[in-house]
Amino acid sequence: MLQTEIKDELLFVKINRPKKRNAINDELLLSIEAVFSTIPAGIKCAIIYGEGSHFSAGLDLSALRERNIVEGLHHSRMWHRVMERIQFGTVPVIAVLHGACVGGGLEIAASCHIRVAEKSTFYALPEGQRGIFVGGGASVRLPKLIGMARMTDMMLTGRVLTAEEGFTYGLSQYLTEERKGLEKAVELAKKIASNAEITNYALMHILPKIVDSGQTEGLMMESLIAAISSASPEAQRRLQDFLEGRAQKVI
Ligand code: 1HE
Repeated sequence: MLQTEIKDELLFVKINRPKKRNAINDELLLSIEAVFSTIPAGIKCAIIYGEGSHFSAGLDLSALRERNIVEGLHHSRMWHRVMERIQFGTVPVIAVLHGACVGGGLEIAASCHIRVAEKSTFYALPEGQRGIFVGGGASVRLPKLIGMARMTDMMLTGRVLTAEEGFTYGLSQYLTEERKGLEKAVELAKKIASNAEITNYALMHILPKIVDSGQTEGLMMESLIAAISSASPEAQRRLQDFLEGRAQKVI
């Protein structure tokens, strides 16, 4: 149900359950956790995408009926753990979206650092219609991407966002033609892979904590990581390269 492939410094993770529209059952969720917990040394960026005509139809609803309240709590916390593995792992993760990116599928996408949406992508939170609530971290991550009002609207009214709306609202940072998402993701992943590791680490692990903290603590964390990164030999080399005309300009 999950296939991985390594090419150069990139890890490709394919959700491969197209007959069930890549709905996520526990087995699939735990294999996602295993992959993101054991990223081999030398990998600089991961790309996650879906086989078939959809990224993911979200939680496998066929398993929902069997849970009592406490089991439901554990299940949601398991999703949180796995989403944190994606967000706070060792490498930045790019999600390539197409077709349905709904419910838990949107929660997976929201845990990634970059989202590239092909034009067929649509976003929804059908939990409202199903009589349940998001349980994979959407209430924390989605308002940061699109704002609380838009998430509330999606859940209260069942509103489906198009790829264009998602792009305008900040759900995806990139919008591509159909079947061009993976190509775009590889192009972006190569840029990410060429960054200093400390910069990528700071973006993945420190920026979210700065955003979640007060101004005083946030600014102090920023100063600390700024000082640590600029004192590194890697930064010194890169600065020297720029000053001596060897580094690429911004444009
Ligand atoms: C599923 C699921 C699923 C499809 N769980 N089996 N997610 C949802 O409420 C979305 C429900 N799915 C859909 O609305 C549609 O399937 C799609 C719009 C995504 C795709 O439509 P389509 O016409 O391409 O496929 P289909 O014919 O609806 O589905 C094909 C099969 O996949 C069918 O099974 P089959 O045995 O009859 O062939 C469907 O039952 C199955 N399938 N989606 C189980 N989600 C951490 S909490 C997160 C909470 C949530 O994610 S709630 C949102 C759940």
